Amino acid sequence: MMTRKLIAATLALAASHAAPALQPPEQPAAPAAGSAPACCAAMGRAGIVASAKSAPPGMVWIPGGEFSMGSTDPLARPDEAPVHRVRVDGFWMDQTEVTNAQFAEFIKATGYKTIAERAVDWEELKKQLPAGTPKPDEKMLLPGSLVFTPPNHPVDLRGHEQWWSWTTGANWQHPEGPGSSIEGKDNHPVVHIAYEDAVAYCTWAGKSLPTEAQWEFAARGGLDHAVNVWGNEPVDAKRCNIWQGHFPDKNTAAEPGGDGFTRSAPVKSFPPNGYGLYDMAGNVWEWCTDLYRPDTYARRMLEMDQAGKKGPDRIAVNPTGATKSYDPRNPNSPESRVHRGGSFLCNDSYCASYRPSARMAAPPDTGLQHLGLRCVMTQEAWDKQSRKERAPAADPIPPTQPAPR
Ligand SMILES: [Ca+2]
Ligand SMILES: [Cu+2]
Repeated sequence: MMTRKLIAATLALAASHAAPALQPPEQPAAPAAGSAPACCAAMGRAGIVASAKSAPPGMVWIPGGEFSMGSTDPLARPDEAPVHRVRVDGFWMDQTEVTNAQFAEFIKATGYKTIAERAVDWEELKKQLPAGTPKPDEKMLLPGSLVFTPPNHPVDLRGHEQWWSWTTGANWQHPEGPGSSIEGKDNHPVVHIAYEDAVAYCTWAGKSLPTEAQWEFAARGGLDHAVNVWGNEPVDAKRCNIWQGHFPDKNTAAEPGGDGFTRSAPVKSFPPNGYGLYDMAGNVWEWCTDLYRPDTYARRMLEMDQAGKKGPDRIAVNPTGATKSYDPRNPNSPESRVHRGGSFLCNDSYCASYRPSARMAAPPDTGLQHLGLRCVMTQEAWDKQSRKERAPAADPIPPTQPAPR
């Protein structure tokens, strides 16, 4: 789909960090402790023990298994319920978010232009907006993306347009607009990546985006039922790159006691989870393949009930999400795709989306300053790819000449 719901999102006042608008801002700050059974903790290191077989560069093997998807934590939002059992097959996953350096390779090889670098087609965009929406200023239709522009005073947290600005010239090479660059940021996660861009990158790399279930299973790192990717201990500045201070007007991340980053951090700046994956909590959001619905899990439970699944059989196997999306934050958009993991803007008093069960979504052509990706790969895809790499060079003898005896 080549339409630009990006602007639609802006005009309709609905961007990715909007979930808190649906939430009372005064949420309990401390996650509940002690809900993970100790017996599960030992499973966590399996992914680090790299198998003897060859591994795709920069990826770790996530052993398949079962887990409880969703959360009943006080910080959890309604779309994280009901908790249900899910099984996923094993897969390879990028250890880090895709970096600027990695994305630059893709651009160099393909000449691909990201959505944020293309002008907006008003005739197409119109279809995504409420009927009668007037054509915006030409300036709004120039290539651009949404940049975090904090106010200098406390604001009502229900209006996220107060900290997101449509910025002409903002894209992956200019994360904060035309005056900014990614020089010296090779190992930062690439951002302003729309779903379509993410899929294009994955296809080029011979990989794919994770399903929401794969992502959450991997993020938990073997700690079934835990509130956070590191366990049940509450978040602190040494764990991940999130927001410190008062959102969105005062970020104290760079002050003593902060995590050190007011925007993105170089990947691997914080400890990995039990599977050896970095930044599964915070830094930048990561696209998943699933179409979003707030009632995904309830419908999944209902389907299992209707199929007569009971007891240990009441488990969803490799679920792939809704077949038709519905996103109350973007009601006019025919499609909304999940992203996971939270970002440098998430705060424990605000949206707490650094938790492995937290869900967010956006229309597929939306790019944001805190939205990137990480890829997965099946063993079959890796077998195929590594076989190709190991294949001997083509026969140097032209087919028209008889083979020497
Ligand atoms: Ca992340
Ligand atoms: Cu957040």
